[in-house]
Amino acid sequence: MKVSFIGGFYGSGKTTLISEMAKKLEKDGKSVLIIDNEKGNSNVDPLFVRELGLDGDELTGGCICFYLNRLKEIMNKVNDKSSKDVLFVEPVSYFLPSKLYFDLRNEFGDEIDLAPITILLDGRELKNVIEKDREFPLIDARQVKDAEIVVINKIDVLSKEDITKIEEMVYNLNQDVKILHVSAKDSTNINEIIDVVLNEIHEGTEFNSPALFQEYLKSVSGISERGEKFKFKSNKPFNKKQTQQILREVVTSIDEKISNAGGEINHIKAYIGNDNSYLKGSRPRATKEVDITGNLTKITEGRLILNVIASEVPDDLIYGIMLKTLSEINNTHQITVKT
Ligand SMILES: Nc1nc2c(ncn2[C@@H]2O[C@H](COP(=O)(O)OP(=O)(O)OP(=O)(O)O)[C@@H](O)[C@H]2O)c(=O)[nH]1
Ligand SMILES: [Mg+2]
Repeated sequence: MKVSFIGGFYGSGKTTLISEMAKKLEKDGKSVLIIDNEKGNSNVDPLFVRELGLDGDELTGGCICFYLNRLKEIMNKVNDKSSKDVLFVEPVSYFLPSKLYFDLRNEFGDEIDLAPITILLDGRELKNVIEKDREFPLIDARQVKDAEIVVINKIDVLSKEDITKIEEMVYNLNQDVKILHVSAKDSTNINEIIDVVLNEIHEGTEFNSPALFQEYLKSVSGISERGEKFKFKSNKPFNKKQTQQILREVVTSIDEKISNAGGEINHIKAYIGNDNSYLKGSRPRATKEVDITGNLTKITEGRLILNVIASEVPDDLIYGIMLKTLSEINNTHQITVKT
């Protein structure tokens, strides 16, 4: 089984890309297993997914063994029950690739068939960076330095010139890297990345010096993440359009409140759905619009899941903002949302 970690900053499009690749691979007769950090759209137990994400403690050089043991467990289970062709893992967005791969190699040796270190970049965010003459964001830059493959995503909103400029920035950080361009949303150039995942191997990378690791940790330490699950019920069914509207309001309102509190958004995700279908509203750092995806057509009762990642605000403040927003939504849409 090929094991491919698709890394990249919050909102770069990892979940979208993995699910597009999985669809394509399955169509071609391959079997795929996905472990992601997506709480609304997950085909695995959310608690388990949460455990699998590298959290702050693990990053601070503490114990990564739990993570690796769980990965080992899954791999054994999969190998015993049915053999899969590819396992995709979406690690937590601020993971440090060289540290993870170093630990994976130590733990698994030759037992694991690792695809090259693949880092997805949010083309839209980098276009902003270039236009505003800002520095390449630190966490993304660190990941690019560690990468074997860099994938520039969201080319559907980029011009040829934008792509060339982003490529230059990437090569300035890492001359040896292979660059691919995709639109995960439109499935453009998906075959090229699938080809890399299936046919290329991780060649190895040096683990960073402790000094660099400390510098990296500093930039990660300001990030707060809060994921909460609520139950919701309404008097009458909501159709797709009404559900989209509610998601838009929830995301926009959380966004405004966090910005007013001096915070900076990395990614806001909101889901409304049940076991069969869902809609997801998403607002990554590069855009103010709320992008809605998913297959839900009608709902009266189900789950509302919020996942907010922001910098410069504590996570209990994020939680307070979630509750306030939901009480406003309760009033305007006559729905009951409970923890
Ligand atoms: N325009 C455009 N938008 C995209 C593309 N790929 C993903 N998106 C959008 O970007 C947003 C974030 O996508 P996700 O797949 O949730 O990103 P992620 O990297 O998994 O985010 P986290 O799990 O929070 O780290 C969503 O609104 C997607 O619809 C793309 O190729 N083009
Ligand atoms: Mg994701």
